[in-house]
Amino acid sequence: MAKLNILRYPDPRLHTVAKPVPQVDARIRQLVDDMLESMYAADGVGLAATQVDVHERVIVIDTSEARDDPRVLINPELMAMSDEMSFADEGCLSVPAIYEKVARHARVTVRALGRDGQPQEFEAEGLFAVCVQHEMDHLVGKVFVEYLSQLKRDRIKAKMLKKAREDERA
Ligand code: GNR
Ligand code: NI
Repeated sequence: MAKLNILRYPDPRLHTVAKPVPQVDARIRQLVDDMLESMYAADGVGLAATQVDVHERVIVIDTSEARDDPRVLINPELMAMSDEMSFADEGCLSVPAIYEKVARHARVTVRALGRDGQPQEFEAEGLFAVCVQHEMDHLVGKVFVEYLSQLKRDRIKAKMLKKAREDERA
């Protein structure tokens, strides 16, 4: 297992579009395990491969209170989305310490391969649904700040660049 480096916004690599996983083999299982370790170490509820600079359609999620319910979504597809939207604060491990409200479908039906390579289909709601949509956005190169106003996004970008400079000097 290895903890992977998580890219920070506005790193241009976060806008890379991920490719489908051709086969769930030992390499992908290792990536999944490393992503889970990295997500838990960073106290995140989800992580997309894009955030660790691997541009393949792999997501890990754990929205359980006890942090003992890892979900693995490989080549995920949204099969259905509720018309009803929910509007809740989101954060992102690639945009640390920023929390802003984003509108998402309240419920989604997702089809994906699991860590064992078997297809699974499930319905998500609440934080799990938000997280699925947030992570699937990462796989197409989209970061949640892109839903905010240009003004807010520019402020966040400036804050992140300032912090990166400070971290560099430390
Ligand atoms: O850890 C995370 N928390 C979170 C909170 C509200 C909505 C979405 C998220 S996902 C985020 C982890 C992350 O950056 N995943 O890409
Ligand atoms: Ni994120």
